[in-house]
Amino acid sequence: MTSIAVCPGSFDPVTLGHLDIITRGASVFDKVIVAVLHNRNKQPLFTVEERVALLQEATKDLPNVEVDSFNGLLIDYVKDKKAKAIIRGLRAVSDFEYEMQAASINKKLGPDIETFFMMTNNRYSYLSSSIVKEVAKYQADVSDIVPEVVAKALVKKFQ
Ligand code: COD
Repeated sequence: MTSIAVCPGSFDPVTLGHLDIITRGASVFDKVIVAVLHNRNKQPLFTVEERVALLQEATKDLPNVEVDSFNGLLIDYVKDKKAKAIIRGLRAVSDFEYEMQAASINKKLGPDIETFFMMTNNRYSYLSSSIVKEVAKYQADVSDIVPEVVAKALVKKFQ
């Protein structure tokens, strides 16, 4: 049986911290679907289509990684894709409370689906999409914290 995992997120934009989690997940599961949420409450910098395209370019060397987007509840999407697992990254204690709540509600709604947490790579423990956008806005060099294609896209956005 093929083991499929969904790695969900906002990815606005994808950072090397995200990419590290996706790459490590892809070495454990047969297939990883990176799923970008259409989030109507947030005002994103990149459109969903742009975020998907950036993720596709950043993961192009990972043959068992697919990039997609979804609306609505994560657990419904995971069931629809016949996936058995959700992959999430943990950076600090501050991530824990939200992740605990999300994993608990997802377990209640989909008892057969497990959430797998991976500790951040120490090199990227401070990284978030918000931090990247904050510094890129002031034209700081972000080329060692995001994939090359994202660094270029950020320069264009903030020109
Ligand atoms: N190192 C390791 N992991 C990292 C790093 C880093 N430097 N940076 C981010 N990550 C991890 C995050 O912890 C997360 O696991 C993943 O990468 C994606 O991060 P983000 O910030 O892009 O995405 P989030 O946390 O905003 O995604 C939230 C979801 C979209 C998954 C969530 O809101 C959701 O499932 N929404 C759908 C509605 C739903 O089902 N709600 C109920 C469950 S919450």
